[in-house]
This record gives sequence, C-alpha cells and structure tokens, in this order.
Amino acid sequence: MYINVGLIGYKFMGKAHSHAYLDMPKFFKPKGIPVMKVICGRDEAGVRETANIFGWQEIETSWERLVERKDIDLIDITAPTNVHKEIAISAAKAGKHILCEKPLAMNLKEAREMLKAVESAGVKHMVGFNYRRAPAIALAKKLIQEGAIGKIYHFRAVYLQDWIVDPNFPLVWRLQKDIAGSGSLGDLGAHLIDIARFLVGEFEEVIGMSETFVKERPLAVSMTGLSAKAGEVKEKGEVTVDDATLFLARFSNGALGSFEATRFAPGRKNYNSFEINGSEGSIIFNLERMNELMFCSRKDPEEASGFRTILVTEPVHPYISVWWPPGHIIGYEHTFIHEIYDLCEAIANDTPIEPNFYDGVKCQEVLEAVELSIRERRWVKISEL
Ligand code: SOE
Repeated sequence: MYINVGLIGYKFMGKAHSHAYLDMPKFFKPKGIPVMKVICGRDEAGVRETANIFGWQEIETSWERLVERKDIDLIDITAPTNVHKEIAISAAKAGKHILCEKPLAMNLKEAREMLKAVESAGVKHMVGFNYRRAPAIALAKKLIQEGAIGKIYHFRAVYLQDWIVDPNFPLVWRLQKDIAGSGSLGDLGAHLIDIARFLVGEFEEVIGMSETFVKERPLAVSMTGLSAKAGEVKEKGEVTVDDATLFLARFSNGALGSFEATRFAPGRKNYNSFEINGSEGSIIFNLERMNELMFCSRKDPEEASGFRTILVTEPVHPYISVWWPPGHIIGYEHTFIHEIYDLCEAIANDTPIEPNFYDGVKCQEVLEAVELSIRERRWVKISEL
C-alpha cells in the first residue's frame, strides 16, 4: 500500500523526517510505503531547496491548501508548536492520518481538542516522541516488562544542552512563549516525561522550579537547526520561556522521579540521560552513547556484580536486524526512521500506534502541572487538571 505524505516544515525537523521517509523503505520492507508527495512551508525558496535535496515531488506554500488535497493520506506536522492545533484539527476533519512533532500543543486545552478531533475523525495519530524508538530505550522497555529490574523505585532523568548559554545568542522562536509554548520544559522535559510514562507509568503529582537566566536577547535574523544569527542592529527582545526547569514527581505505582531540563549546561550538547533503579536491578541510558544500555542485575553472582554495558547492535535488539552487522552503530536519525516505519505499518495494517495524541495529552498534563506548581509554589496532583 502506498501512503502519500504531505510534510509541513522544512528546517531541522522537516529534514529529519524527510530523511526518514527517504531511507525507511530502503531498509525495512514496509507494507505501508511512504510516497514523498508534497513538502510545505511559507518560504518558497527554502521549501524548494529541501524538496530538491530529499526528492519531494511537489511543494506547497499554504498548509490550508495541502490538507484539503485529495491525494494526501498522511499529514506530518514539523512546524512550530503554535500552529500544531489548527493544522491537526483541519487535517483530521479532512480525514488525514497525522504525525505531529512534540510537544503536541501550546497547552493542555489545545491538546485535548486535538485528541477529540482525531478520535472523532477515526484517523491514525502519532506524536513525535522519537526516543521511544532508540533501540536501547526499546530494549529497556522490554527488560522492564520482563521484570529484569523488578519493582521500580526511582526514575532519575536529565536533559542537558548548552546552545543558548551565550547571552548574545539571538531570540529564536524556541525562546518565545507565544510560538513555542514553553522553553526547556516543553522542548526537553517533554521527552523525559514521555520516556518516564513509557518505562515507569503514569504520574501522580509534581512540584517544580524554573529560571530564565538571560532575560533579553538580540533579535534573530535567521535560524537553521539550533544555530542562529543576530541582526546588525543590536535590538533586543524579551525571553518569555524558561531556560531551565527542574521538578520532582511521584508516580501512581509509588516510584519517585527527578527531572532536570536545561539549555544552560556548557559541554552538554544533547545529553538526554536517565537511570532507573528497581528491586532487582538498574538501567542507565545516555543519548550521547545511544547504542549502549547499561544494566545491572541483583541476580548476578556477588563477585561479578555491577553494571554491564550492552552494545545494542545485535540482530535481536529492537529495530536493529535491518541495519548493519553487529557493532556498526546507528544514530539520532534512525529514531525518526523507526518512528515512521511503525506509523506506516500501523496505517497499512490498521493497527494502533503509540505514542499517539492520548500520550501527547498525558505529557501535556504533566507539563501543565509542573507550570502550575511553579506558579503556586506547591505540589500539584495530575488529577487537578
Ligand atoms: C532542541 O532543543 C531539540 O532539537 C529538541 O527540539 C528535540 O526535540 C530534541 O530531541 C533535541 O533537541
């Protein structure tokens, strides 16, 4: 079955998704074969450039036109957060399946509206929490499900970056609340929350703290990926999001969690790392060494006990059998390839897919609870929202 894709956004995430559509069918043997039909963005020259590099058949400069096209089956939203809701609801009404980048929405209210729209349209929906599809994290899930670390006591997670530590780094959209929704919390913390829900379970209550260390920045003139240029005139604008957010959590199953998301950790580039401690053992993951999973089992003989490092590149490891011989490691871009493979299979086989908009809403509940706890300086129960 062919799945005609309309991708909205052509920059960092637009390229990551384009690359995934291009590569996926070359390695996996999917029942759902994505066709790179249309890529869409406001800047015609920019869209055309990405279209030419990755081989998209056509371009559009209006997402409204794109979602109405009869020849599109799947709308993929990689545009900034402030447009997710409008596009997703229109796409659902037009009967399209939807993949939407994270965080799902600007706030919980929007996220719930989006979930309602996709559920009443009966389309497939997925949120781009790509790290679930890092083989080491998928292996961690399997080990936990098999009871390898027993009852979980602790989830200890950090997501550390340093790309805005320079106070002269310009005021890009990720630093503006009306476009991004929030800062390090929604951009980085959202990944940790999703991983925690995936591996540990639902959140019960949270309490957080956050800070905006640099309150004004030069206005940006251009941005690609996570680098940007300030204008010649050193006009400044206000940073309206959090630079760093930390929070504590209690899970419904009794486990305790600690979370730290910051863009102010010099030397840490994309340090998405967690440790889970359970009654029978522990697991450690660090995205900067994403082909490895550290595992310690209390069942090991005492004299040989301790952490072992599993190189997650054997054919038995999740997603790996289609890739290279053991030890020939894979990278960040493969998480998107795996995500798109699973989504296309779910569409072709008409089977459920996760993380979906329900997971997006559950994540958004935690984001909102953390923000409320910061504003009111108290523990907030998820059931309050
Ligand atoms: C920027 O902070 C960013 O690209 C996030 O937006 C992604 O979701 C994360 O995976 C890596 O960092």
